[in-house]
Parts: sequence; structure tokens; C-alpha cells
Amino acid sequence: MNGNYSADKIQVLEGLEPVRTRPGMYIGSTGQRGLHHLIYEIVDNSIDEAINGFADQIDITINKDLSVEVIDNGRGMPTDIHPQQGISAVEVIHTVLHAGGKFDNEEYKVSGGLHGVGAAVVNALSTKMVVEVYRENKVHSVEFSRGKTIRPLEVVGETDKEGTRTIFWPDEGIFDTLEYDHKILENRFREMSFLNKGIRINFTDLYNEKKHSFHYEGGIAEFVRYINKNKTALHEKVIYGEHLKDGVVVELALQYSDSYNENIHTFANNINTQEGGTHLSGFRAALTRVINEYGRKNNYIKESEENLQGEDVREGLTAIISVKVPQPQFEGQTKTKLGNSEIRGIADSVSSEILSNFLMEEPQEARMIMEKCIQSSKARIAARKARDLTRRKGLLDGFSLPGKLFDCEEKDPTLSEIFLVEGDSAGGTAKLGRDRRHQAILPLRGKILNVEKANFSRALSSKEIRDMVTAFGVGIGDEFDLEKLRYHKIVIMTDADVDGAHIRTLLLTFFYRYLTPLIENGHIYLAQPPLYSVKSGKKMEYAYTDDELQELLDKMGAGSQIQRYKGLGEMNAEQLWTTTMDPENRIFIRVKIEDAIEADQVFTTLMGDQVEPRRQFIQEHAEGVINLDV
Ligand code: 0RA
Repeated sequence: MNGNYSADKIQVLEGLEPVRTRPGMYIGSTGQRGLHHLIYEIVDNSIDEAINGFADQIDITINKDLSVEVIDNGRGMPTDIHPQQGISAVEVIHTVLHAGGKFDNEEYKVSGGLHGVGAAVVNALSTKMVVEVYRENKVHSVEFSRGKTIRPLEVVGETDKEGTRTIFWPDEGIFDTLEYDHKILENRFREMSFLNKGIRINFTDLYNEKKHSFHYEGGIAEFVRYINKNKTALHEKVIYGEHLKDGVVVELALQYSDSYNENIHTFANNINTQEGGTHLSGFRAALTRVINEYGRKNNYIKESEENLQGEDVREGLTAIISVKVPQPQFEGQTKTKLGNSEIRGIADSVSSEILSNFLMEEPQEARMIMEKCIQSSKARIAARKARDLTRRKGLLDGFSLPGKLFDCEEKDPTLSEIFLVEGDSAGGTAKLGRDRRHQAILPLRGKILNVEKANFSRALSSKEIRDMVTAFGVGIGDEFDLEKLRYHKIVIMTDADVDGAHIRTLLLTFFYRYLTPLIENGHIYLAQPPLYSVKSGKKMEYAYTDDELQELLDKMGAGSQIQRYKGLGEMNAEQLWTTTMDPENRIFIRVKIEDAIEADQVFTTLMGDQVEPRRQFIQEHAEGVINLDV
């Protein structure tokens, strides 16, 4: 450690108590996310060792007792006695905040990890943590508990391996839950393997009895293929390149499909920069410029024609841009926006080179791409005309609300709710059952358009879609404005049958593809109507699941009457109010996007044009409903 001796000392004196008193400050939350964070902290350290070329395999195991084990085949953490602290370096790493290699160690040129709080935080929040270092033919072992060393580093055996093994037991007194979400971890480890090509990550979950092995020599080029696997690609080869420029590694992969969505994912030091940043803007600028230049030079765009716009060259695009920056600056609300201004130019010039080389070398593939972009630009111009027309007729501006909307009296959006109901008859019941002071009803007629198979212009030509946009007040496309939202709760209330599930999926597809911020800001809800009523004498109770029905039957005894509700229409207005709409009793599910890549895949698979993946998906998810936490 260079730096200030006394400052180091103060940290030692402070110990890790602050981490235990305010865990949220260090790992974001004490919920499941925070719990996952502990694993990421340990895995990130092994990834760093791999990025720097010293390890190529990481084994992650969740044990049956919910402890977590991470093994890498790197050099092994340093075991020598730290000159200022008088204890082994492994112990410093685990008992002093910010004492990881990341801060002042020249050996770590680039490192991952959002907070970089490191192993000490994991120690502080674990009832037990054992670290074994395999170095110089010896097994060194040390044990910690709740931030304190229980057994100092000692040699406990011999070995011919090299590497580090960490096992920890998260503190049940700190976390709300000790259960991991297998899917979230699986996706993260897959993503890490894509982002760090050549590394093998073995993930064994003994608690959920699942196992994966990830290893991609092709890196993010394979990531793009993975994302596009259920889409119809427009060209076979993935455009790919990796360059080191001014100390920054820029890696880019992209491929166009026949879909209408833009699917760009950006990473800085392995962190998913969901809010984008300078690497994204550099790439976007290069993409628009290079395609226009190529299009002009090769006569795809005539002299008399306008340049293609950014959105034209991004329709149907799947792209990954991953940068590794020595001193990343993370900004934005969730600290997932790359701020370094120098990266804009670097990403622009590297992207530009990769793209123009590809177009030059692959004229056939370039033709497919140019035709797609020109097609999108024509559709955009047509859509603008259509929208101008609808706007002139006052159909989208919220001044003339849809005729079939039963609005509420409340004008404060934060207190207002809108229920989207399928069909006029359920709409009528809901209208009678609602609390008209703050609940609006919008009955939707017929099937909603599947926007997965339609471009923007077609989407706007659908009356149901226009009615929703008008009622919500937010506008659509580049005119979208969340501030204008008229209801902070938008509630999908469909029948508990197959048709209802289909309509719900169509609506979610529309919201996800066109009104994403409504989901991101937690405005979309699913109402949960009951599946059964059980009547015994004058008493009537409701069950929302088959298990609840059994409980009710056990409680109320035989001889009670069961009614199974197939649709909302089978309930009268009062029943619908009590069971599904009354804020005192109802159950709402709030829709959230857990993982953008997974969500895109679910919608592509369920609503896109390929039949076989859909059949497979439905078969795999047959017993459960579709996972709504997409
Ligand atoms: C600093 C120096 C050296 C190894 C490491 C850090 C190291 C850290 C971690 C964390 C997880 N796995 C790791 N593997 C290695 C090398 C010290 C030396 O060889 O002298």
C-alpha cells in the first residue's frame, strides 16, 4: 500500500462495523439483490485475475446449506505479511475496507465490479468465511466471521494446484432472504463469460439442482448470436472486432434481424451500463455516419435523397459494445452510465473502422443491411405522415379522450388508476363496480395488434393502441413524455383463461416495445381476479389459487358450493369490486424488467415469427404461467 499510513490505520481501527450497521450503503440492499451482490464481489475478483491473464477457470457452487463457494485457478491471493499492518495480505484484503488489489496495485490495469467494495464487505456480512490459497505447493487457510479474523492464515497442507478458494455463509441476521434466484445468477454468469472470452465459468447450484458450464471463445460475437437465436437474421456473419486504443479495449459485435426493435446492450468493465453513456453515443454516431457514407458511395442512397437517420440504421439491430477502461466514471441515477468523455471519440473511431471494413469486405451482407435501413427510413417517413394526420384529427393528443373511456373524477395522476378490460361486457361490469372517483375503465375490443410483427406505422394504425396512448396521455415514439402520464397505475385486468393470458401478453408486448418507461417506472400492474368462490350458507369466500381453494374447503367443510370463474363477466359488479378492484382487498402484480436480454427473448419467442422456438418455450413453461417478472 502506498498512500497515507495514518489513513490506513484509521480504516483498520474502524474495522468493518459500519458495513454491518449500514449494509445498504455497500451492497445496495439487504434483499435478494444485495445477497447476489456478495457473490458478484467474490466472482469479480476472480474475473479480474482472469482478465489479467492469470486464470482461465472459475467454479461457482451454491451448496445445499446456501453457502457459496468460488474457486479460481489464478496465482492465489498474496499471503506475505503486509508491512504496515503486520498481518497477511489475504487478511488485509478481507478485513480492511478498500484493501483489494483494485485500488493501488499496478498489477490491476483494468478491473470490473460496480462498487469495488470487495471481499471485506462479503466477510462483514457473513457468519463464516473461509479462504484457501494454493501457492508454492502449499495450502494456506484463514477463517473469518462477521468481519473479524477467527483463525489467522496458516499452512494446512500441500498441493500442486494454484488458485484461490473462497466459501462464505451470508448472515441471516442481515439479509431478508438467503435464497438465490437461479435464473438471475445463471444469466449474469453467462453474460460474464460472453464478456470475457476464453474464460470457463462452471456454475453448480446444488440447492436448486441445476448446473451450467459457460465458455465462449467468440466472446460477444457469440453473445449477439445468442440474443438473436430466435430471430431471423438478415446476414449470416456477425460483424465483430476488438481494438486497443489509448489504453482502452473496445469490443463490438452486431447483427441485423428482420425484427423492428433496437437491441443494443453496452458494458463498461463488465458492468451492464443500462443508462448508456459515452461508449454508446460514440458507437451510434459511427454507425449512422458509416452506413450513410457507404450508402452514398455505393449508390444505395441517391443524391436527391435525405440521409438515413439514427433510428433507421438501428431498426432490427442487435449490438453489444463492451469497453474496458482503466478509470471508469459511472454516473446517472443507478450509476450505470459511463461518463468518461474521452471514450466517445475512442468508441466512435474503433466502431467506424470495424463497420466500414466489414461493409467493404462483405458486399452481399452489406446489401441486406442497406436494404433493411432504407426500408426502415421509408416506414419512418410514412409513419410520420400517418401520425401528423391523426394528430391533426386530434386523435393522439389527450385533448379528445377516446369515446369508450369511462374516466375517473380525480385529476391528480398519482391518485388515478386506469383498468384495461377485455370486451364491452366485462367493461360494463367494471364500470359499475369501480370507485369512479379515482378509477377509470378502458374497455378494449377484439384482439390487440401483435406489435412484435408490425412496425411503428402499423402499430399506430391500430385503434386500440391509439386509444390507450391517448387515454394514458403520454404520446408515443419520439414524442413520448412520461410527465404527461394521466394515471400512475395502469392495470391490465383480463380473464383468468387462455384468451385472457393471450391478451395480457399482447398488451405487455406493446408496453415493452413502445412504452418501456411505463414498465421501468413501475406503472404497469396485473390485476388478479379470483379463480373460485366458495359459498357456505350466507358466507362467501374467494380463492385465487388451487391451494387456496383446498384451504377454504378444509375450513368451510363439505357441502359448500364451489364456483369456478372462467371470466370476469361471471362476477357481478360488487363481486368484481370486492375481489379485484378494491384497494383494501385486491392483489396486484407489479410488472418489472428483471433482465432486458431475457425479456427481449421472451417477447421474441412468444410473439415473433418463428414457430418452433415458441412451441418449445410453451412446452418448457407448460406447468407454470409465464414468468411475469420479465
Ligand atoms: C494481487 C496479487 C496477486 C494475486 C492476486 C492479487 C489475486 C487476487 C485474487 C482474488 C481472487 N482470486 C485472486 N487471485 C489472485 C499475485 C501476487 C503474487 O503472485 O506475488
